[in-house]
Amino acid sequence: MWDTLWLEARLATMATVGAPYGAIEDGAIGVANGRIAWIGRRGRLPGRPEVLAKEVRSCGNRWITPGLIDCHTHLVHGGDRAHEFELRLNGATYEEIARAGGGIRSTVAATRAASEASLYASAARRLADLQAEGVTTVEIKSGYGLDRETEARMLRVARRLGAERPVTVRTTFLGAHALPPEYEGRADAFIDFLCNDSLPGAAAEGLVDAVDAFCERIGFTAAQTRTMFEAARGLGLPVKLHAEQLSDQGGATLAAAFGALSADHLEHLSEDGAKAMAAAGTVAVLLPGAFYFIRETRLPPIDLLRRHGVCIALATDCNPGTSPMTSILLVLNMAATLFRLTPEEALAGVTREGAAALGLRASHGTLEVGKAADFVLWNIGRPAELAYRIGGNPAAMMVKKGVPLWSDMKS
Ligand code: DI6
Ligand code: FE
Repeated sequence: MWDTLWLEARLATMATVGAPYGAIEDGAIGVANGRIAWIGRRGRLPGRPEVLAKEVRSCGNRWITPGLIDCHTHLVHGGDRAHEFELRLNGATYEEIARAGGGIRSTVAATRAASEASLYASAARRLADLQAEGVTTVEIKSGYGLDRETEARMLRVARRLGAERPVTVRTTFLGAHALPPEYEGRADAFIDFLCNDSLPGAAAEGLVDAVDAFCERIGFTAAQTRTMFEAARGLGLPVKLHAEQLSDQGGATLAAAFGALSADHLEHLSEDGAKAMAAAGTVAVLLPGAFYFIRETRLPPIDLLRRHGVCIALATDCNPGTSPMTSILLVLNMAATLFRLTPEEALAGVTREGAAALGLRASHGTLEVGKAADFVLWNIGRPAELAYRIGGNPAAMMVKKGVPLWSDMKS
């Protein structure tokens, strides 16, 4: 017997077979032990509802999507950069801001100074914003500590969020995010420290699900990135990469050569990079919030990705410097308006493809038998509305592992 049977549901399953959005009108979902035990048209249910499940619930004919997935965030960090934002808009130059202690190093300093409790509290607030819009799975990167202790503290906070809140958290070690002041002029030595000390230490503590790096002129070279990836491989960890955001460093090709789960940003991706990603099954994670916030004008090559069959995911890139964003619904809108993704592609980007970017394709991201019973009930007339609106939150209820979490079923 199932635990719950959800009836009167319009399902956007996001499974790849069948109608657009994998839609099933007049659908039903049977949930047992936190997983989807049955899904389909109500008329095909193998018995009377009261006999099939301990509890029968109506969705009031609402649309249901898989729980949304934010597959690229820097959710855990100290401080913010609102002051820097204001200085810039008042005409301050990059130099002046750097001298006033701004930029990524100010976030590193704030994160190093923050206690585990305060990092947890500030990240939990940002997470709550995401959850309110239906996010049930989130990836969280380190990368604002850079020293061994602070990187581990960030990842511990991420793990605790996953343990104490109704959300699945995947952690990513991003030690190679920026060069810390104590390694000024010694980038290779820093990479050596990451590979032989910081990363293995965090991995031994069970804090690392994947390894990422910032491969960029202002970040790390392709050769240094390769060294990080080799260390990850040695530990049996999958890799991801901040690639081709500001320039083409061949990062996507390198990531694909290591079978990366994803390459992220990609505004400057080449055709060879796209081909390599397609061949390796590496997901393209596009981050329209960062594109918008830094007023980038070069679009990621969407047609190239489509032509070569590279899967496209979307995420907030929530970080204090280039994407201070905690709205996954705004990501959908931006992906449609700025990148010209279709509403269906956009929704797939924060469900099915977001799951793939985290190595969770088998267990999350679509409404199919055997997958996690993570889903969201929406007060919308059609799925495209999720990408269409700017502001407002039509989420009516979130269900995590079969458990209803909050409800606003009045409308
Ligand atoms: N890409 C970015 O744009 C940033 N990090 C990254 O990997 C910037 C992060 C920051 O400024 O705090
Ligand atoms: Fe990022």
